[in-house]
Amino acid sequence: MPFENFSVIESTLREGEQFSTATFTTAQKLEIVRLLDAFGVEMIEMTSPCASPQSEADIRAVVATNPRARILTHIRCKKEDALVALDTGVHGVDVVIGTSPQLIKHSHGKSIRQIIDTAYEVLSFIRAQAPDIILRFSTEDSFRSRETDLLRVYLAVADMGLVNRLGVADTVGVALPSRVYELVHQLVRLTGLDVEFHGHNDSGCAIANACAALEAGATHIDTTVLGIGERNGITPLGGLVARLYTLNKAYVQKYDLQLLPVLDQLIAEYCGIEIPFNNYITGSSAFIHKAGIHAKAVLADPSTYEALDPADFGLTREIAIGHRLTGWNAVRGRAQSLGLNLSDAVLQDITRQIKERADTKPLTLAEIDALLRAEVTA
Ligand code: HCA
Ligand code: CU
Repeated sequence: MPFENFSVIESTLREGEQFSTATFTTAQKLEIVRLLDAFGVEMIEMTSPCASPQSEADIRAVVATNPRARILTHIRCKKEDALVALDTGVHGVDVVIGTSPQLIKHSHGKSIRQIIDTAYEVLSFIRAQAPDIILRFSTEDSFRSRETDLLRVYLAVADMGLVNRLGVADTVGVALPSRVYELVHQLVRLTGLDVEFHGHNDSGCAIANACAALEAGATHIDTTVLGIGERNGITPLGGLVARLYTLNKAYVQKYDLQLLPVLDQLIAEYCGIEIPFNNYITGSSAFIHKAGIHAKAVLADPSTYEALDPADFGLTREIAIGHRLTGWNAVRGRAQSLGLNLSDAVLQDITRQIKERADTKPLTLAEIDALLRAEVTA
């Protein structure tokens, strides 16, 4: 079953570096790798060594730390890139070339026949140099490519018998989950190779598409911490974890989930951004319950309104009390946690006061506590 057996290719240090405010120092990259490795991602993808001298040195520095995760680098389908990549000592090379009419015209100008020939030249070169390296071939902009072109390229590459994995990329974030399912399913069925899905989030389907890819038999999903990447990024690691956890917690228990908030916070800091309020798991409001009806049920049993248990991520839930939608069960819960023994009638009266005042301005917790304490001393 793919959900039980998938691998994350964590690309914060490749796709993530393409995020507008990301420029990681060597020390920051090492810290990101250390945490991702402790979290338990299976593979970490790094920027091409051809991007800059520091990029090359950083791959070497990361490989030298001997992490448990396999270190991959991402290169254009060019022999000269492959040569530099192999020299860094990486465990795997991800090769990519555009196949959509847009990219054929404006990126490399090659015909489909030439793309296949180039792929053979580069992939056979890598395989000859490094028989044991993990080798992946991916088409950029797969979902805007003509289906016949795409299948011609994938089948030709699969027939070469050189790669471990095929990659499918929703480069501009336009694919629907049903389309992702269809393509991945077709590739799995026709080639029997491992399939990786890389999905951008321009129209909000990156997590759903990753999930559809897994349902169709994909073995690898690309993620970045907080979903950072080109434009508004790709499938976020935390979002994928949330998606799979709610299907079955066992699917993500191989990861150290307590480190997820640490990773999100770290990347937000390195990029000079806030974690979005509505972020999966780590957004500031992810575990705040507000309406009286919700608060009552959550106080009785959190699973009534929580699909994710915050404690699994080292987080805590919060019941918001000082607003006009509050209910007396929430107020009673607060009194109990302060060790105050107040009658139902008193608690209901305080609730009425809170609602009245909150119509003008929400109350702070300190103000609510003062109201409760005043009743005890009254
Ligand atoms: C990009 C390339 C890529 C590559 C994905 C892959 C994409 O446009 O920057 O190698 O599978 O989104 O197509 O990130
Ligand atoms: Cu991408």
